[in-house]
Order: sequence, then C-alpha cells, then structure tokens
Amino acid sequence: MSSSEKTNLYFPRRRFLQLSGFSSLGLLLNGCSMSLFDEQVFRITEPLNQSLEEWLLNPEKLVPEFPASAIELDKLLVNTFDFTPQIDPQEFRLKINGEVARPLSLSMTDLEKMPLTTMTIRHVCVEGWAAIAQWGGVKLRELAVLAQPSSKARYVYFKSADGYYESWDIASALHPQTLMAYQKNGETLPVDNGAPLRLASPIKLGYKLSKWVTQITFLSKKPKTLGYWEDQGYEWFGGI
Ligand SMILES: Nc1nc2c(c(=O)[nH]1)N[C@H]1C(S)=C(S)[C@@H](COP(=O)(O)O)O[C@H]1N2
Ligand SMILES: [Mo]
Repeated sequence: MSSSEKTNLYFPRRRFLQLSGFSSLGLLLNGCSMSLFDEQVFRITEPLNQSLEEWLLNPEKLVPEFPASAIELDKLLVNTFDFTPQIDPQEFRLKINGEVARPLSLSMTDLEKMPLTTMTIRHVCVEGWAAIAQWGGVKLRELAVLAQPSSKARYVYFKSADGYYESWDIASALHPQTLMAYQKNGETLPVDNGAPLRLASPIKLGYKLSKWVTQITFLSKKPKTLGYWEDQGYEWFGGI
C-alpha cells in the first residue's frame, strides 16, 4: 500500500476538506485572475506530488487564536536590525523558486486575489517583549500548492530586502497558521512592519518572522547560513 493510501485510511475527512480547499483555489485561479499568471503555472488540478500532499494532510496542532478585541494596538515594537527598505508595491514581485516544479513570480495583486486569512496571535520577541496583533495574508501552504515543491524539499529559505535572511523547516513553513502577511490589525501592512509582505506565524519567535520578504526558496538541504540571528548564536528552530 502506498503511503498516500494509508493517509486516506487514517484521515479520510481531513483529506476531503483539504481537497475541496484545493479545488476552490483551482477555480479561483482558473477563473478571473488567470490572465495575471503564466497559464502553465496554475494547472493545479493535476495530482499533487506525494511529498507535498503528505505535508498538507499531516494532522497539525493549531495554536489558539485571540479575539480581535484582544489586539494590543501600540505594543508591537518595531525591531529592525539595520535599515527600513522602501519597496514600491506596484513593482514588488515575490519570487518562489528552488526545489519546485513551478517557479513563480507574484505581484501584490496576484497575492491579494488568493484567499485572505486573518489571525490574531501573540508576537514574542526574545528581547523581552510581546504583543497581540492581527495579521492578514496568504497561507504559505497555498503558495506551495501553486509552486509544487518536489519530494526533496525539506527547508525553506526567506530572503528579505534589508539583507535579512531566515531558514525554516518545511513543516513549520507549511503549517496552516503560517502566513505571508500584507495586513496588520486590519490595515495595509506598515513599512516598518515589513511592507509589502512579511512572515507571520504563532509557532515561531519574532526573529524567525522575516519582514520585507522578496524570495522564498525551497531547499533539499539545510543552508550553510541559517539566518541573520542564528548565525550569531540564536537557536535555529525558534519555536514558541
Ligand atoms: N527583514 C527583517 N525581518 C525581521 C527583522 C529585521 O530586522 N529585518 N527583525 C526580526 C525581529 S527580531 C522581530 S522581533 C520582528 C519584529 O517585527 P516588527 O518590527 O513588525 O514588530 O521582526 C523580525 N523580522
Ligand atoms: Mo525579536
């Protein structure tokens, strides 16, 4: 029996829910937004590759979220190691490449046409502060469905416009609460917080949550440079 058949047996309901999610995404992308994309890129009705499918169907623990009333408006401090890059959102492209069948280059308009997920979570910085904030954006796992990481992909590398860089394990990157966010507290993401696009996730510490992300690269091996702070001694996994 193949492992995907096993998955079927053990998680039939979950599988059904996930696959119906894929087909609505397929409809969206085959419909009005199609012209924005390379048409080859969005043939996602094809069978997903085995490894990606396994990650997506893995039962994952969801971190409890807060109600919007819990947002602490002024408590999210700006923490930027060097400078604040000014990125023109019209010119901006998110590149997705590496161990993927379909490398992508997406504009903000492309991303805004994908399903919007919002979550109110606690941001925790190891420098001793925390803040509840709401983030809105696209699930990284939905971008992975489009880019189709190969079965070799195990790590994800995030490159930022200020020279910051981060690497994550693929399971954390594909966790359903890991977003590429373009909104904060219901408004367009401010430049200081990483506009136009940043990572947001309740499963990782603040330093893992790259701001001004311009490139996402799927990797088969752990990179030599692990992350801006990790390369100065911070712990790599950075889980909460
Ligand atoms: N590109 C980039 N991303 C970054 C940082 C940075 O300096 N550059 N700082 C990190 C740290 S240590 C934290 S706590 C959060 C802070 O996010 P905020 O400034 O939106 O509060 O961003 C993280 N992501
Ligand atoms: Mo931080």
